[in-house]
Amino acid sequence: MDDQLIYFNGKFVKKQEARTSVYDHGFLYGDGVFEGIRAYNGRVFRLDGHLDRMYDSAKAIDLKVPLSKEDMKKAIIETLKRNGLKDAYIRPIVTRGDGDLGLDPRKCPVPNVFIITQEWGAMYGDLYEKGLTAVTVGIRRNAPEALPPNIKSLNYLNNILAKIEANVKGGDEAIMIDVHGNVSEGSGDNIFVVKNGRIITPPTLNNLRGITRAAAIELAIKDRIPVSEINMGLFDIYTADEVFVTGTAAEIAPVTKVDGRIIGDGKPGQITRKLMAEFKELTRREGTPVV
Ligand code: PXG
Repeated sequence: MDDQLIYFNGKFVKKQEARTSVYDHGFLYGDGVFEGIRAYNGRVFRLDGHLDRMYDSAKAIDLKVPLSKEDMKKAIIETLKRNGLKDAYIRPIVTRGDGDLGLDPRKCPVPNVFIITQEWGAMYGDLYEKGLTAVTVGIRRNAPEALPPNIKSLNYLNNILAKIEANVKGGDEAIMIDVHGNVSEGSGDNIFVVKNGRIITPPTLNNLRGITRAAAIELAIKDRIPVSEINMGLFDIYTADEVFVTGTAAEIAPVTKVDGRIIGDGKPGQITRKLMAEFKELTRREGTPVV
């Protein structure tokens, strides 16, 4: 919709007029942070968790967000209200701000804050029934010693390179491995396997601390399904009974084929389906109301 309003540094501007400077270091260097949040039927899912993560990402890159978390929250709700959105994708962005050429962040005294919202539905369509085809990619997940994957920064090239490779290989999603051979995550989601009734997911040193990941773990614990956060290799993926990915965009999505290997019986597994149903219910039940 062209009449959507974007929050930009305390003002609401039309979509076409929401522009930042070419000297914004967010543009020049990917220097900034963002979040991907979702509202379901007029309720924002785990807004506090997303904001905590965004402010932690900002802290990690020594960026001071010019708004308190409380004011950011109000600005997000106000953006949704002004756009009349109930089922929405919400993208707050904080860039280092306008500077000049030269990467020193001290050139940018004032960060820019944007909030983009838009209507949003299911990401993978009929694949929630059929299962996704995933492929492992050659590009390695950024090493935590180089660019910690815990920072949700504007520099997503590592993930984009993975996505390009998945596209070329005909996969719906990429599975990224880290430089030590441990499975890390998808290009935009966390990964889980189910083996002999137990759920396994990598610890979060080499991946983003997903809000949906945490919700899936909570649901599994409530269902008394054992969950372990341990490193795993490709073997564990290929030989899993079930594989699923979690993310704000993907929600909980089954993976039924990886690198040509059929996972389980080739259909979304029982535990995955149970968690999908429970997650759906959770997103309808919880959330900060847009009022
Ligand atoms: N890993 C990475 C690298 C991500 O980008 C997740 C895991 C899952 O985290 P959450 O907190 O969402 O469960 C993400 C999130 C998009 C889009 O526009 C991407 C994400 C979220 C929303 C939209 O492709 N990635």
